[in-house]
Amino acid sequence: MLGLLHLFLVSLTILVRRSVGTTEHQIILPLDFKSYIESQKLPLILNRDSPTKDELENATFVVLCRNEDLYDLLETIQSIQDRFNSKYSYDWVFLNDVPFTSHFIYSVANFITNSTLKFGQIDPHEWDIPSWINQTYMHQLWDENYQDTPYGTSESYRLMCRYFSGFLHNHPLIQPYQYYWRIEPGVKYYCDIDYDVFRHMRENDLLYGFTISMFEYRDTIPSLWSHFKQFMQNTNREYGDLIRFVMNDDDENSYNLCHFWSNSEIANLDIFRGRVYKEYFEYLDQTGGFFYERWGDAPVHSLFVSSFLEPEDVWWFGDMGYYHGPYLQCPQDSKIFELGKCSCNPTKDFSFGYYSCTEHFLKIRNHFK
Ligand SMILES: Nc1nc2c(ncn2[C@@H]2O[C@H](COP(=O)(O)OP(=O)(O)OP(=O)(O)O)[C@@H](O)[C@H]2O)c(=O)[nH]1
Ligand SMILES: [Mg+2]
Repeated sequence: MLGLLHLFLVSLTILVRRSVGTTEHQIILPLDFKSYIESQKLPLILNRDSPTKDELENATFVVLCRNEDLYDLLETIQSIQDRFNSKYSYDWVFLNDVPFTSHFIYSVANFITNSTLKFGQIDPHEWDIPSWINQTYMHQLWDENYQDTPYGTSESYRLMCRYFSGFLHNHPLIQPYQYYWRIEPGVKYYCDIDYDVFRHMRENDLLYGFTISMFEYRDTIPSLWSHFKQFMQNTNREYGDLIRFVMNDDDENSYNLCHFWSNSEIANLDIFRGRVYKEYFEYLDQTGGFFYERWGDAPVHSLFVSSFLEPEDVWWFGDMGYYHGPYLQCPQDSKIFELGKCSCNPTKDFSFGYYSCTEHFLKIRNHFK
């Protein structure tokens, strides 16, 4: 009888025990966790009681991905959990344009056991070609101009860039947070990150952080710069000092093509939630450039950041050892390697190479410090 009772109790719950420091932390999951997940609809929130909850900032990791990105994503999660988040247990939000499979959710949830996880779907209206786009003309332009450009003829890539530019920051699952850290399947973090990155943002009044910056392919944004300048002129806006990051010192005030790579963006979401950003995005969106050209969210964010933020609002995270193929950001300080903090190859660092804009950024930041 006791045996049967025991079996019954075990079949109700699995007790997952994890040791965190000296405190014993317990997460209670339904035994048939897989069936539980299969029975749920999106949005699905798996609340986990983080041991460090009271010390955390109001922040989350954010991943937009497809179901088929699962295994690349697990590798990435392993690297960021090992290098950073196992010490903090920040939340994760996963978004997709189609429903996540229960296999995806189950696999991720088994992999990250000490953070609250949220799985959601994007509003289909925000992942669609807007009515004012002439799709026949759009396809003609892709055929003529974009056959040889990476993702040049991809509709989904354009929807993704437009989504990141205009909507992600207001998704209901992201709405409650103040800061986010974007993560993509397949990226790696090669260095121990021994401090709370989000706290660093808040305590230093930082609004935007990046790891890699570079020049954009000119063909993907032929008219972005002129539309951007037109927006600034129409709305009587003045440029701040950080505009030098993107604007050449010439008679035409031309664009140097520099941008912060947004795939590892760490930001205070207020930047993108204000009225001015909304006006800016809507102005750009009406021009059709996300579809007629192939505007990336990185230059769209970067032009805004460079105009409306000051140099001291932006931080280069040069200590993370970040890899998003084909580029690597790897610290140059030999002491870090003597301490065994990083496993990237410092000679492969991109940050101070000729195609990077990071040195240019640092000069501006140091000048206005
Ligand atoms: N759900 C969903 N996610 C997407 C789609 N396209 C891209 N993504 C995600 O959006 C993010 C950016 O896409 P990437 O393909 O990595 O874009 P990229 O970094 O410019 O290009 P790569 O050099 O291929 O990495 C990644 O997290 C992708 O998983 C899509 O059609 N659906
Ligand atoms: Mg990518």
